[in-house]
Amino acid sequence: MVRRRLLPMAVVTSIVSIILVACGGGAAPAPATAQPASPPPPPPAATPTAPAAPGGSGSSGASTGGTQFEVTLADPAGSGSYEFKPDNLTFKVGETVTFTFNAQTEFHTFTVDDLGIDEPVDGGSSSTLTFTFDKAGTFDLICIPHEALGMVGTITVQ
Ligand SMILES: [Cu+2]
Repeated sequence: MVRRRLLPMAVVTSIVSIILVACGGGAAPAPATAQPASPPPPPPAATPTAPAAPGGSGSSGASTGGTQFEVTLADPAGSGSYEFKPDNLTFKVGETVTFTFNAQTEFHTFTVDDLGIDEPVDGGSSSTLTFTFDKAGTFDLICIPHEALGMVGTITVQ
């Protein structure tokens, strides 16, 4: 009984030895072969500068993209006087307008108290505001620091 068990174990042991030797011999030359031809990974072709065109082909403008509207907040060191350019703005009820405010050299605000609009703009910088006019009327537009200097206007929603 004992001998019959020992014999197969000896066979297994020698097979394992052969495998270990074979593996050791096979693994030896592997580090010698360096891989010189590893091409640098190509940079991902990201194009972050391409802006998505906001469907500007529509001519109605009121429902889809909204209206783009630029207002210059002018001052004496800029174009000569404190004023909104333009200072009388007219929109339609339900119209969504994306304003761009460009302040010339001083801090200004685009403030319409009755509509809850109060957008500050630092001198020499721009600010954007998207607003939907949902009630009709004529509303006073002021620049808070320069209202007394005549920097006022009106917004008419019809
Ligand atoms: Cu102002």
